[in-house]
Amino acid sequence: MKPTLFIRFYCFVCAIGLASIFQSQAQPRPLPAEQEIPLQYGADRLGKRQDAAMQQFRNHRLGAFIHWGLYAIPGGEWKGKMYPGAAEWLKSWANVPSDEWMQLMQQWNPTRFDAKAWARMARQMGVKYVKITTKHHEGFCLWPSQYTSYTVANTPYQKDLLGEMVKAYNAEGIDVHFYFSVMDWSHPDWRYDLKTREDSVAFRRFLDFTDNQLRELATRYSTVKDFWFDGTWDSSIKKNGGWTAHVERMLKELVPGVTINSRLRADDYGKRHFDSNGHLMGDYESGYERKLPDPVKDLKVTRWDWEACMTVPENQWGYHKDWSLSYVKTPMEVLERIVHAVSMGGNMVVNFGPQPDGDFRPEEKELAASIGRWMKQNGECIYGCDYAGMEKQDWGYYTRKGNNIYMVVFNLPFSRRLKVKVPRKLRIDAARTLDGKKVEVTEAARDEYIVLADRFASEKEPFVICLSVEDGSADSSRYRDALT
Ligand code: JFZ
Repeated sequence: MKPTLFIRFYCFVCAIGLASIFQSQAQPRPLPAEQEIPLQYGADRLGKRQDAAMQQFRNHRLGAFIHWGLYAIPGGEWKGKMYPGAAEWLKSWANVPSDEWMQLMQQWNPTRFDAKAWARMARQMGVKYVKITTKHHEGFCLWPSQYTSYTVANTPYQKDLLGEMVKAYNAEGIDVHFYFSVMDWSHPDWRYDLKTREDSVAFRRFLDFTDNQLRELATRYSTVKDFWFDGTWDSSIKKNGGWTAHVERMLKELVPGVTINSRLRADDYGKRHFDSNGHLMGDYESGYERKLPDPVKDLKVTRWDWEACMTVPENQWGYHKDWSLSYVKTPMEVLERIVHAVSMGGNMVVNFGPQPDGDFRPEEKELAASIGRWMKQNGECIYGCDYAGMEKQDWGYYTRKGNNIYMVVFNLPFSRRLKVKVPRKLRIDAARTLDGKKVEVTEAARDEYIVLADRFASEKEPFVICLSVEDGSADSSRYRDALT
């Protein structure tokens, strides 16, 4: 082989090698199209949904969860014994038969419930949407469902609680999302697995009942913006991937623009959340506070929409009488998780478990008020913001909206100098506080700036610095490496 030919051949081999390396790095999860297996019930879309309703879901960024049901009455205590586990699972912890559990309906009379006050509290907290448990695993419905007698209509309270909430939240400009547990401990046809023909027949009846309830919810409360499914992890559901795809289609036909979490879905092979080809099913991935992605290592999550939700004590969603049984997060710890989620392109939903009388416990009122105070001043770095594409630094988190990159500072160093490393081609023009005061910023090295944070030395809470940036227009003469 002549040397020139050899070099050409060598370059060719290298190019192929490099191309395949880049390819495998760019697409670690989904298989190349030709290797995908055909699925009837897999993802019906690749990539993020870009319609207006989805953008609204994404822009909201901060929501509240409401877990409210019969479990609020015992509040974690059954026949004199206190159970430290999740209060909404007490029926299961204490092995209470369903008919005995449903006797609690006779005590359901939340006389202090005031939908307008709830909605005001949510607006003051700065949440843009509220996820309400229409029906949790116990099977008790907060709306007067015509398909079961276990509803609020058959309690001393009688009135349609869900309807009151939807109306009040919407009047405050807050979207309502419906939490719905498919698993229903109160229904005789619910099955964990389908082992016999009888199981399959009963479970088919159960799925029809569930369809009816969902159709009822979607039509009675047509301003609903989202269904968040839960209780779908059992084999019986995994063997019915087709039904989960049907539910998603049905709700999308009934409620234009509605969004649906990934937890509902299973594909042809019972694979959940992500189908057998690695594509997200549903509109967004629904994770948990214990599973917040690592802000340095898990950047893959920025490729899809996602929403995390968190409890204030450890894993207590429903009202539990005794919050001293586990660690209770401070408002600033809750805030840090909110910012953490937004910095990685996700939403955060903070949980509330109202008391059986319809009021919120004092700790939750205080939490909502402190988050609200902070959001009122600093919400600009949360609403409508996304992953900024910047390397995380120890002082806190970045978020981005257009040409504004927000630094949300949780840890101010003794030097009060904050390092900002920018990607090639991104230039910082200026820095300011959210109320418009100039903050000094100097170029320290190639692709690296230092923000002088002296003026924040006496801050008691996390603070925000807004960087005005320009990208794509880097002027290479700005970086004078040779002169340093
Ligand atoms: C579920 C419920 O069991 C719980 O009571 C609460 O309503 C919560 C929001 O959702 O709990 C889960 C479900 C899935 C996971 C964790 C808790 N998960 O996948 O990690």
